[in-house]
Amino acid sequence: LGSKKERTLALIKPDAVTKIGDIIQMILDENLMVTKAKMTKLSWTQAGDFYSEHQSKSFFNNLIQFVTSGPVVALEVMGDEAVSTWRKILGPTDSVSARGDASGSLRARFGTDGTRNAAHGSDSLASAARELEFFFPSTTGNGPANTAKCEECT
Ligand code: DGI
Repeated sequence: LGSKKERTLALIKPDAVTKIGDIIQMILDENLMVTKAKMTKLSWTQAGDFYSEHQSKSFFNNLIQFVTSGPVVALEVMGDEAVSTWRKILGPTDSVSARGDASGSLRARFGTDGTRNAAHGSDSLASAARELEFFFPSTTGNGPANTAKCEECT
């Protein structure tokens, strides 16, 4: 009672794909589960679509160049408050400040700077639903789209 089971998208960026074992360990250490996994290489168009909210930002081209520079691993992560718990594991966006503020965080451990920051996490239930659908599309033709809130998962 009172637990808030959620699903979120954890995206391991090209600079941290070789750290997948350590990253899964950090997820398990927070009592979350990995319920789907997919390794893929994003095209420029796919990456731009995934990060469309940042289209007008000065860092957009660097961001897309980086996330298309090699394979990524998408994970569906599930558990109590999965959205905020995975964001807590990640630490601050900028890996350099992560090393000051949250030295045990994933970005402090495996990230390099503000662009090469090891991994991504959905920032809300709504973006988790959208981002899970992006990597793990619902297979049923007119069934429900991915929902990040997870009333019945155990
Ligand atoms: O949710 P986050 O990944 O922590 O951060 P975000 O959604 O604000 O930005 C998405 C990504 O864009 C982030 O992981 C790295 C890149 N980015 C964001 N802000 C900056 C940035 N890259 C650079 N170089 N400089 C920034 O200020």
